[in-house]
Amino acid sequence: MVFFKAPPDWQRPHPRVTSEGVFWRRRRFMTSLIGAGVGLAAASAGGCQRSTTMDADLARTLGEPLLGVSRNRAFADAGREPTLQQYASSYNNFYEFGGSKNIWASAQALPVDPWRLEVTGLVKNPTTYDLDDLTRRFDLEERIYRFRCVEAWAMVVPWIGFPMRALMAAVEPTAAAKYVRFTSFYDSAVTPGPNLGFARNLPWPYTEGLTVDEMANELAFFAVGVYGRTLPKQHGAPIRMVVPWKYGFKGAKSIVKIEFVAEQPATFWNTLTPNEYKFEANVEPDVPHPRWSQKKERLVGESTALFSWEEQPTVIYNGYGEWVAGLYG
Ligand SMILES: Nc1nc2c(c(=O)[nH]1)N[C@H]1C(S)=C(S)[C@@H](COP(=O)(O)O)O[C@H]1N2
Ligand SMILES: [Mo]
Repeated sequence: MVFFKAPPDWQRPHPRVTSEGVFWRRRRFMTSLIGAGVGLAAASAGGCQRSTTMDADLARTLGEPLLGVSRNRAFADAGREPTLQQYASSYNNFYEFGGSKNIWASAQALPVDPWRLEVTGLVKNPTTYDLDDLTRRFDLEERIYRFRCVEAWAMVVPWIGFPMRALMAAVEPTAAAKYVRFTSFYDSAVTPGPNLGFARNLPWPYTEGLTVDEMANELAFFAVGVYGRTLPKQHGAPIRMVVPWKYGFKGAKSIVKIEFVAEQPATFWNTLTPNEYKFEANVEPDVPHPRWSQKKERLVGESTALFSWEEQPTVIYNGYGEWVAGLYG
């Protein structure tokens, strides 16, 4: 694998500044941003369009710098500009902390230190990793991936982490292992879940699954960082799944357990509404969600009004067919 060091271009102002206003009408700051070493450019005077600044409270949620990480050149260009972090890190799905997109502040209650990630089941070397292991045991790299939620919004995110198959090489799944189940942190005192009528009896903890072949694919990734730093809690600190050819819900956050199993495991959304959220859940423009089309998607941060985002065509396997089409021949 060839790596190269590149300047973090997601830290530069977005070249295609389009529409008026901002997503979240919050107090923002410019000087303290620079003082904090957060490399985001301030909006130029007079030409205030999209927000190119970050809310001070949001900036305080960002993690520790991950230094000396190289970008994997195979994933240096996602064909779209990276989403500005003030959008990506404040528009999140993390139902443990509420049913809206605006959970970044409440997610700060997540306790990440100490952390234990247990890898178990049909493996030769069951292992429990601690917080330090997650950033030190495996070679970290940066990958800029397209990200597509089943709700038809999309982003482009510079993750830092390691391929899932590096972990597989360490724990050595046995021949009997056919599926993998991933479990997110859950503690009803800390992660109450959304306070919505429909959301009583949610099948906590959040779980997701892959086949072992999907997990072994080059693209399948564990992120421990984003935008040059360790993961903020709202993105699923300290470690989450990133499976860029599948809908975003397949990428469980804040993972505490990985089990190699023989049968397809039950998973959170698939248990709740199997006709809406398939186990496979690949990005497929011609397979509609029962309640909406998947032919188009809207880029988070491209505009301000939720329902006037510019629509882009959805691409089969989210543009990663070259890597994954063989899995589904
Ligand atoms: N534990 C957990 N993981 C989760 C979710 C969640 O609610 N809980 N939401 C999923 C969904 S629907 C999406 S789109 C992505 C959002 O990731 P992001 O907030 O980092 O963009 O996380 C996924 N992982
Ligand atoms: Mo999602």
